[in-house]
Amino acid sequence: MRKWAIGVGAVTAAIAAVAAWWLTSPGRAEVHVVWKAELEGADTAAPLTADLNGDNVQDVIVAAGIEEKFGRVTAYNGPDGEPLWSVDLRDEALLALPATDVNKDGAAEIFIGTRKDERDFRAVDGRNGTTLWRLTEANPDRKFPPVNFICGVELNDVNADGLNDVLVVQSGGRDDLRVPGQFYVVNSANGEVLQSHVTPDQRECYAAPVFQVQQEEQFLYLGTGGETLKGHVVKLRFPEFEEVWRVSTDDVLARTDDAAVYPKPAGFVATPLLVDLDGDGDLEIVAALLDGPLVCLDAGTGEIRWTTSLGGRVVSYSSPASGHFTGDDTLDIAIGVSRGKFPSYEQDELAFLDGSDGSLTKTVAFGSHQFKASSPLVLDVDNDGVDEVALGVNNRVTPFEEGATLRLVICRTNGKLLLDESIRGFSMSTPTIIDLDGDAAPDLFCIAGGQVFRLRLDLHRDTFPRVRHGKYRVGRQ
Ligand SMILES: [Ca+2]
Ligand SMILES: [Ca+2]
Ligand SMILES: [Ca+2]
Ligand SMILES: [Ca+2]
Repeated sequence: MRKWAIGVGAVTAAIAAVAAWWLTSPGRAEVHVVWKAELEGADTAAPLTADLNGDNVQDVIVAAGIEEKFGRVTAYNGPDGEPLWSVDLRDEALLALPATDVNKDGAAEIFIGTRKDERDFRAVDGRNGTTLWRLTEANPDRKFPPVNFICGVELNDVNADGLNDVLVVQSGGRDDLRVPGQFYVVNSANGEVLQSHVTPDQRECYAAPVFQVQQEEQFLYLGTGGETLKGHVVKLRFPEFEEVWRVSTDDVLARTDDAAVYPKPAGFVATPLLVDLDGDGDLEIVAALLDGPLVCLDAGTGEIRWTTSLGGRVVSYSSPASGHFTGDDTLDIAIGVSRGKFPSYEQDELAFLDGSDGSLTKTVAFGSHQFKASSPLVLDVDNDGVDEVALGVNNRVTPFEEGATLRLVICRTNGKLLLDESIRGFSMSTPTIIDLDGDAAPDLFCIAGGQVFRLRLDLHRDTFPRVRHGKYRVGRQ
């Protein structure tokens, strides 16, 4: 794989204008391409990492495809981007989850879920991509509805064979067939369905569940509902799937001024955030309705702590993130939204909220950049105890439009950009920031325009920064 010594893409005019400031400013950041690799189709999920070939360096797993045409999951060698293996599928891969090492060879297996034309869930050998089992073949007597295998999470060992098991969710993808989200607890060793359930409110489910182990107890937190369907945040006791509490779209709207803005309110389509915001030892849940308002709940009781309206019509397909944004000891919230209504968003915004009461402390607008698919990543670039946010924003709404550009930014809480680089192409996914090779410079993986990039994030410091959210959270805490 060819190595590139220069920065990615075209440097924007805005960058050139502030280049002089960068050179003298602490905390400035630059990116350099270490490698880039071809990817057929559009990305459908964030790049995930696991050491697949046993060299103690993380490798990168990418799910991609074109809806109703084909899908592919490819693993790339972390150091140089050489493909390690790929799996061809009949429809888009919506899920590629590195989880349990089933064959005990030291490499996690990759669990893959596909869109409705293939509609299957399978485990492939993390070392070579060979299929170990398929859900449909492993359960020949079970009827699976013709909808997408959309998200999943690694569980603890459910059937006491020593291997962690997986939960996969089947939901959505058809306007003519609305079925409740289906949940399968799957034996990771052979694909056998150990349990199946539907969403307690009979709604669709697009959000990867959050799995929580708390002393001897286990819980799942679900977001339900869709783009035009109301839903709930639901807490379930696992493995009983017994409901502990639920909070509805209407419960949230009743506490905000937004009810009049949304004649057809939506559901909770992005994965909720489970975090101890105030540091009192008890967890909170922060969840966003697709069309804007955020809610903070007591994770134990489901009681609403606060709600926040982001003002007017906004849409967010991505999860909130926590970080130290106000400078005190407790955690705050960042969330990205697109202002307007599909398919003509006006601009992309990053909102910072005080975690104690949800009050909006700063909104940063990204001009003509319209659609933000990426969830915020959180790191302390300049080591001052206040976190910065890294995210990718698109200037188009779909991957198929001409002139698409992905803008990678690192944003201070005051709105100043420490990084602002553009890459040609559209991206549906959240980048990943990890320390791949143990040097002080973070590695940033992102996907745009049919290419996977490994970028070196040069922060002009000699220690690795504190990274609070370095990748899309696959829902296990
Ligand atoms: Ca490796
Ligand atoms: Ca393995
Ligand atoms: Ca097991
Ligand atoms: Ca707390």
